[in-house]
Amino acid sequence: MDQPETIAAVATPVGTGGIGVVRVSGPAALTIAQRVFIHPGGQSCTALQSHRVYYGFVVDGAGERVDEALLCYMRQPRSYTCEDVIEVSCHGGMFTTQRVLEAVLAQGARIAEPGEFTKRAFLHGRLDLTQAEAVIDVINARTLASHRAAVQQLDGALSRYLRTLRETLLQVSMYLEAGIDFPEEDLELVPTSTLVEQLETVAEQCRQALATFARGRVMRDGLATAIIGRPNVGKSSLLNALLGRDRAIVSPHPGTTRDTIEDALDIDGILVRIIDTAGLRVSTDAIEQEGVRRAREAMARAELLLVVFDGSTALTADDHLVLAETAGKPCVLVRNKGDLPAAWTQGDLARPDIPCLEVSALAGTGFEALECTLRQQAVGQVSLGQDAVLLTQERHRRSLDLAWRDVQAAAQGLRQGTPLEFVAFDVTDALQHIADILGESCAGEVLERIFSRFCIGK
Ligand SMILES: Nc1nc2c(ncn2[C@@H]2O[C@H](COP(=O)(O)OP(=O)(O)O)[C@@H](O)[C@H]2O)c(=O)[nH]1
Ligand SMILES: [Mg+2]
Repeated sequence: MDQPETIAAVATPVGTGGIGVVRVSGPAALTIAQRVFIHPGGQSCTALQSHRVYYGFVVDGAGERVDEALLCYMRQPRSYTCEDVIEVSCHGGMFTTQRVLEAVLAQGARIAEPGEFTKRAFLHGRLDLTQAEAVIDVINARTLASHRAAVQQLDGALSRYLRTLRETLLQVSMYLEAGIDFPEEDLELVPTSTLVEQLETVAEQCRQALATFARGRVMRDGLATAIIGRPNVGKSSLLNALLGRDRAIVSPHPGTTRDTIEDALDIDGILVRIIDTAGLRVSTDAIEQEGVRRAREAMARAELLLVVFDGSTALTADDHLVLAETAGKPCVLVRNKGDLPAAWTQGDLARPDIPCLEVSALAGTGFEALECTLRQQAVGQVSLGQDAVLLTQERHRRSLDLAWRDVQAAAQGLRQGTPLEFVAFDVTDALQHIADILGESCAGEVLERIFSRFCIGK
């Protein structure tokens, strides 16, 4: 195989900062370090020891000092990529990091693609694919829940769980193969009922993990929530009160909100992506009609609707239109303007099965209960980090679901006396789906799709 190329990138964000890090990985990393880095006295650094930090200067090809810096050399395989790695911590700032990078490139490295460092860590077996995916999630996490879920996955919680399933399946598979190869021996090494039991246990474990996906996905990506209601009930006021700042324009004129406005709310570690919409009503105004169309679009995309009513005026035909349009979707009903005398009771909404909360967006009352209900709708009663294993990504869910079906089919086949060859096929397929999640047999384009979501330098 060809020597891999040596790659380099600025690993810290673009812009000014206290420190900027230029990272280099590959067989030429050490030679490059020796050419671009000098000790304070000007001597070149011929004898760098691994995992030690050196103080000195970065020089360009002409010998000009580019910056004062710290250098760390990490000899393979004890590095992020399992290759020789050098990291230069120089002064932050577009120009400095760029010049240091250029000095490194001039010595034979090439610019790294997004995610290429992590891809190399994966290809060298330091991380499996679920862990590599977790690296992006750790970087992108915006709330405690998403961060915890990502750190847990990076730590290998999902991988360990999958490997345990695989261990059992491999054992079953071994006994099945023995039964296929030596049928006449009638060797009941293990009774069929035990194999069925083992398969059923694996199926149950798959089912339990799959059941965490709804929650895991919300922990990772947040819950898309749309505020819906007729004009003037206080939707924009509610958004502002939830966010604690004046994000949307509030006015006594119905039809003020024309476009959808999206923002994010962190409720006790859970990300709620909240969308304020134009009031639903029949209108002849072209712009308002477009606003209403967008409101309906947001409603269709949302996973939860906050359906808002004005508690201080009698319910109108538009309110009933809103009730009809939101029926059957996950909803929380909000009776706003609780600071004013009530003009109707909750029973008038005729939706006894759905939580209905009274708030005043103006006075700021009722929000604790509302946030509590929102969080409850998002992830249920669990506290963060309670699950032993948490599925957060559609890719994992899809493959595990396929594995689950195969394992169930295998168990049923064994119970019904299906020829062992067919049972073994199902087990092999299940093993394949598990291997897919771990990235052991992924096609190049799958890997490309995953790693292209990374930032440069990671
Ligand atoms: N008294 C009272 N007025 C409110 C409350 N929430 C909103 N309003 C008023 O109702 C009007 C419409 O509010 P807005 O948020 O623009 O409603 P939207 O059309 O549903 O977005 C404004 O004059 C607000 O000040 C509330 O809780 N109490
Ligand atoms: Mg509004």
